[in-house]
Amino acid sequence: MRAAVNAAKAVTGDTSSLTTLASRLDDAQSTATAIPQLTSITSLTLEEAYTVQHLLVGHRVARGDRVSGVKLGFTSRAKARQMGVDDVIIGSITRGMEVPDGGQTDSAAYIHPRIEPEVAWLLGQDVDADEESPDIGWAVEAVAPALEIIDSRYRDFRFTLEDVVADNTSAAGYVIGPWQPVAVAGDVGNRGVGLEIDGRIVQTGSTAAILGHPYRAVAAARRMAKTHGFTLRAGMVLLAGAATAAVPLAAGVRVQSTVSGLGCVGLQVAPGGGDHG
Ligand code: OOG
Ligand code: MG
Repeated sequence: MRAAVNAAKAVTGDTSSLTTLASRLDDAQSTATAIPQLTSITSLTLEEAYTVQHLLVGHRVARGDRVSGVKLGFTSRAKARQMGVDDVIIGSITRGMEVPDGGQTDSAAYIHPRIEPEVAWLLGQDVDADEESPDIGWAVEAVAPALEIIDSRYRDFRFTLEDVVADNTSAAGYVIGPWQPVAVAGDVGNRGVGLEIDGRIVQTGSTAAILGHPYRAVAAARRMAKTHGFTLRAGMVLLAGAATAAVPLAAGVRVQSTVSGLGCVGLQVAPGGGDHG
């Protein structure tokens, strides 16, 4: 009963236990095998959960991956309702998670992947997390339609807020469509969003679902970065959050999302694989 032993250690909340929890999540991701929720075997504060997340991302970086940006989660009411969680969360995305636009990903790498249409911002400047001016438009250079693949490392895709934070907010993959300079794109506050699988519309929505306006994601990211120890640097990508509920991602399908005025972004899932969790 290794799990029980680890759980007993984790109850104290010391760093070595949080290290153990991060390793379990890292193994779950590397082997595409679902694990029980951490909070089913131990208690975790939100702060401890973010520590686990930073340790977990550290495993990727130690293997040669690089942090490419951050993502927000639960910025849309549809997503929050779908997952039964209602606080905005932040996670890290890495180069290794990026799928080129129109490229292919392999469903065998995931446990029970889902896909959701998003908007991405490109940071043109370093963002000082201590700076609090309400206008943070200067920080973003370009905007693009994006897709996010989320894959909870927990069984049945079920978790508490602390679980999903520890699991790097289910981050698993992302695709960025064509960047458009912010000045050219104009106001992206209420653009139609369509998600297609094999040419059939499976979700429709509006960019307004993202915190009322995806622009608010920039200030939200700055606030979350300050509270939870993230760095926002020029050149980083900010995934603003899902515009609709996420849909299961099956082997062999072609996915495309269109954001009105911003264009399309897509990927293809390789045939084979299946649900491991
Ligand atoms: C957590 C990730 C949520 C979003 O855009 O709301 C997220 C999850 O639902 O597993 O990425
Ligand atoms: Mg997302």
